[in-house]
Parts: sequence; structure tokens; C-alpha cells
Amino acid sequence: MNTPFFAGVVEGFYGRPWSTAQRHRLFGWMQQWGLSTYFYTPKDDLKHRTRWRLRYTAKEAAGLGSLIGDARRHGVDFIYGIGPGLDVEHSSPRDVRVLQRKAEQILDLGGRHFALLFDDIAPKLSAADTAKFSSIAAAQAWFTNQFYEWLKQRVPGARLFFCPTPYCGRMCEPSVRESTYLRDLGALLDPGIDVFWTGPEIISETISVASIRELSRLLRRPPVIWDNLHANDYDLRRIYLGPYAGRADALKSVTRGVVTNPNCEFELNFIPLHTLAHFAHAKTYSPAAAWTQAIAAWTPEFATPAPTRINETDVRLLSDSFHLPYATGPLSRRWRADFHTLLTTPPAQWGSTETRFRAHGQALQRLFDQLTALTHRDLLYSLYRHLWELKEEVILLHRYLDWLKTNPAPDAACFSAEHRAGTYRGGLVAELQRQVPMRRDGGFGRPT
Ligand code: GDL
Repeated sequence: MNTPFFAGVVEGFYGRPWSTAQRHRLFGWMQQWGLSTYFYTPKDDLKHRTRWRLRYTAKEAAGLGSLIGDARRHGVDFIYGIGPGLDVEHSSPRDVRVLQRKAEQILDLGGRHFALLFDDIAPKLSAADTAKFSSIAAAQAWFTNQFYEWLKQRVPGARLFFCPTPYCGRMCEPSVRESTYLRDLGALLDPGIDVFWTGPEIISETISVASIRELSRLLRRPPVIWDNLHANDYDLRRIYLGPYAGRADALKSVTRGVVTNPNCEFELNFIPLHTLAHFAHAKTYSPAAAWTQAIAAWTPEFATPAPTRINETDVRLLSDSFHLPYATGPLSRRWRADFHTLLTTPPAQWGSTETRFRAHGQALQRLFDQLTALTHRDLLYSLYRHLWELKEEVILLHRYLDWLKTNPAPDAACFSAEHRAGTYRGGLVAELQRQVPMRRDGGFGRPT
């Protein structure tokens, strides 16, 4: 199938799916910015995955139908995804029929294109499947091909997408090149079906063209990138407001498309999506330039009643503070480095480093106060916990520096009214994390 490179959004994260109103705003953004394709694959729509065999109730179906209509009115291709992998029996004619019946319901609501997802499942075959298929890839390919045959007859020109069970380099045993799963899939899956790939990792810092060329040889088709760069469902203490980055322009010529699976908090995806659209359309993509443009475009959403005013510098500070999974924003990087300098230098020598460090902290405190005045309350609520945690830390750090300046005795400690014994941030999980801290290289060493 020869289709032009496309970019869009995959609502494919764990947790609360976006609301109808949010998806409506999403389609507006997509139309305005030239993102053509939306995948409806929310892991926790009960009937997408856990209970995939169930059809939607009349009320749910009406909601889905209006969503499909809304996408169409915005010129966005709607792809309905279903994840049968948890308990499907690939060889069962009944399951094939159940899937068709479910798809019938979506077709009746105006849907045309589909995705079958086999990610995040235990790769095991039932006894009946083992008797019929030589491998998991063979079972999934057969099941998916059956569906594709049926779909093409029902809807000429319908597209089908497939998410493999190993969907990134790290998951391939022993390597992408030697993965029998990918080789079997490439040979057996109908060549008209597109295949997702998240890069070398589930959350890939970079995705090289060479790695995609190697993958495409096995798959016998270029993949569609399911990009988890801005996904935050796996770490609820983080949000990602930085620009799309780490993917070269040449990636567009070796893939079918890129769709991003971004922050669970819909409102926080303005910069991620605006910059992805930039990447999709630019001849030469510059994350820094796209970032600046996205900040400028997002700032009007930060309206507040007078006298508070939030400008582009404030929005940049916000996006800098909650940036990307592998990268801290440039201002925050300097701030962190300044703190390290202060901790490793006697107070008498702090000089302008302290001034700069405190100025950044004060800017963050001011930002918190300004944002609480946002008219767009949903935007504030999405940010709130993260801002709160940051400004509380600023207060503690400033206090800690004050204390260091008093030349405390070696066994003295700094106390704060907000930090009672046993209450330091994060509860049980954070306590456990402090007992086995991650090293710089990502390993967990022996207890010290
Ligand atoms: C995954 C899941 C996705 C999740 C993401 C980030 C794919 C193909 N599947 O493993 O649902 O949101 O990681 O946690 O990425």
C-alpha cells in the first residue's frame, strides 16, 4: 500500500480515557495543525481490551458514533483499535466471528479503519492454537489476516494496523535482526496491513534511521511509529511539556507515519502535538524553533483575570521545568547544576551562583501563584500537583541553603514545619525507592 507519510495521535495510554469534550478539542487542534490520523485505543475503555468481546451499549455506541462524526467533520481519519490479545483464541471460529460482530457495530457507527493490538500481553498460545500454529506470530497473523479479508470486502479501501507483541527493539529476543517473531510476522501478515513500532525502547530517546531500515527488512514493510516520547502513564509524578525531539527528518522517509501517545492529561499536550505537527511538515525540523513557536501559540490559553499576566517567558519556564523523559529543560538544567555547586562549595564562595539559583526558585514560586489564577481551570488542575511539588521543594531548598550558611555542626540537621518525620514526599513507593536507588547507569546496585 502506498500512502503518504502521516502524523497524528494515538490515545493508547493506561488510565482514564479522554472525555468527549477533550477529544473534540483534540480534533480541532489536529485539523488546524495538519495531524491527519487519530487512533481510538484507550487501554482502559473496558470494551477495547479487558472485555473486548462485548459490544457497546446503545448509550456508549451513541457516544462513539458522535466521536466518529466529529473526527470526520474535522477531516481526521478515525481508526478504531481493539486489543483482543489477553484471552483471544486465534484459531477459534467463534472469536473470529465475535471480532467481526464488534467491528460491525463500529462500521454501523460510521467507522472504516481498524487496528488490532497485541501489545502488553503474555505471549502464550492455548492448546488449540498450539495444535494449529507454529508460533505466536503465525497465530496473530492468521487471525489478523482473516479479519482483514472480511474488512476489505465490507469496506473497500479500509486500512488495518497491527501492534506486535514485541513492539520495540528491547523486546526482541535476542535482537531485532534475529527475532523469529518479526521474521514470521513479516512473512505471514498480509502486506496491506501496517505495523506499529515504538523504536529501540518503549520510550525511545532517539529512533535511528538505520534501526528502522533493519526492522523494515524483517517486516517487509516500513513501520508506523507509535511514539511514547510524551507518554506519562508509567510514571505519574511526571508530565512532559517539552518539544518533540530525538527523531531525524530522514525518519519520515523510512516510516509510514508517526503517531504520538502523549500525556494522560489531555490539556498538557499542546506543545507535544504542536511540535509533532511541525516535525511532520518541516523539511528541516528544529526542536528549539518548534518549541518557541509552540510556546507562543499556547500562551493565549494561559489567560488570567487582571492584574496577573502570564507571558511566553512564563510558559517557557513551565515547559522547561516539566520537559522530556530523558531531558531536563535548559533553564532547569542550569538550576540543578547551580544547586550541585552550592552543595559542594563553602557558602563564603557561593557568590552569584546563589543569586542565580534563588532567582530561578523565586520565578517558580511566582509561576505557581500566577497559574492559580488561570481562567482555564482544567489546565490548572492538570498541572496542579506537579507545580505544588516543585514549589514546595523550592521552599525547602532555599531554607536548606539558609541553614548551611549558619555553619551548622556536623551532626546538626535542618528542619521544616512542612516536613514531619515519616512524611517526606511520595509515601510507600518513594520510601522503597530510596532504599534501592537507581544508579546513574540505570542499574540497581547492592545495598550500601
Ligand atoms: C506501552 C503500551 C502503551 C503505554 C506505553 C507507555 C505500546 C505499544 N503499548 O507499553 O499502552 O501507554 O507503553 O507506558 O506502547
